[in-house]
Amino acid sequence: MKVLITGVDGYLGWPLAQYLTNRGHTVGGADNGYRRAWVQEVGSCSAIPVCEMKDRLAAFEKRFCRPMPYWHADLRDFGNILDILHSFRPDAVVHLAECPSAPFSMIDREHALFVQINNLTTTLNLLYAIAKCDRGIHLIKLGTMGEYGTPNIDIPEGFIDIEFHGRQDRLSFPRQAGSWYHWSKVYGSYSIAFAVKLWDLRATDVMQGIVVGSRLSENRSDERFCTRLDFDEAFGTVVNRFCCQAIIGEPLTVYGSGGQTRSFLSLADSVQCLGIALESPAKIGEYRVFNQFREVYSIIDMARKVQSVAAQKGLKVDIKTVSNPRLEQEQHHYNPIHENLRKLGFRPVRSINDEISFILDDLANHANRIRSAPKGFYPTVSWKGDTTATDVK
Ligand code: USQ
Repeated sequence: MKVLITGVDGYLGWPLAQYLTNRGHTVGGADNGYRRAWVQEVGSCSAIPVCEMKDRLAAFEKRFCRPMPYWHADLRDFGNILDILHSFRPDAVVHLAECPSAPFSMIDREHALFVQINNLTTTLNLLYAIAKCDRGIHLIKLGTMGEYGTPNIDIPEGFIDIEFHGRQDRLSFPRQAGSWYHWSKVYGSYSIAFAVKLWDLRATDVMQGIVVGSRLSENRSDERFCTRLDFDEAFGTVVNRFCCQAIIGEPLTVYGSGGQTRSFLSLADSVQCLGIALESPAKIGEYRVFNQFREVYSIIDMARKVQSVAAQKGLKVDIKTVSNPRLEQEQHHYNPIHENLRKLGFRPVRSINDEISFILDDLANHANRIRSAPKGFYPTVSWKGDTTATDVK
């Protein structure tokens, strides 16, 4: 299949391009380099060095014996995406080109607006471009488990069968996002569902949990094939951050009591799931939703997990609770269903434990990069915009 990955230079895009190429697909990529700029803006860097895109592309060509068609392009410009679809003619688009950070969107009004406008514009442009260019293109869009929030009932995959006043219907499960970023994902989901109805498109909306990992291959032959690994408060997701803290002997920063519970999956499983969605496409006129994750843990349990894997490598790691800068429940019911991918053949290939172990190995040579990042690990973006989070224990 011919697959366009938008956001190919990002955390998931780069390993996904390798995974799909290994499976025999022809991959093209588009990116405007924003992820690099955002991490710089928040005063940080990737713990694992990331070479320039041209060097990534050269390494890719050498390994796979074919070049990856690449467009350095901003998808907020409709002409760009239309040109790319017209020239590459993909069978599918995996859309990862959005700003993925909740804390970044909560910095202030400007950042909230930027994240929402950026994410909505790219998605809407892509939908219009598909409608104009080829309605048969399968859109796989990265949403987030965070769209659902933490309701006091189990979370189905996208839709709920309900009965009200004696009548039944199957409706979109209520979304209760917890940041401006997560709301941008909700709007994206609704836009896609509507566009599918409007133009008879085909789309898979992936509600993904928190991804953990630094590389796909078990052998780290060439760092140019590793993905970036951010550890700042905005772009470093919790487990990747904990691993970076562990490697330099900083305590793991658990926000609040740590009872907040989330779904997780390894990077290897994430690309496998996206591959399955691609290879078993939605039908014309179908909008389907996959809850994509493998394991569910509270944050405090996840911190203990990192602590224990680190201990096996001789690293002594403390856990520290800091006051929670976010507006989120710290004790809640959490039981999301995830059957759709399993029914299509998803069998996890790498556990979170193994993934943590690989990350710690990959970070061993990069402790100084983490230490020298100008911004430390303590959160400074407060959801309510009033206080700076402080140490409570
Ligand atoms: N947390 C800590 N300590 C930290 C960092 C985070 O306790 O040092 C806690 C947060 O309070 C939160 C949880 O860990 O309860 C997850 O935080 P996160 O920053 O790893 O994840 P989140 O902001 O929810 O967003 C991330 C990705 C986003 C993706 C989402 C999946 O940045 O792109 O959509 O994970 S999910 O969380 O399922 O919505």
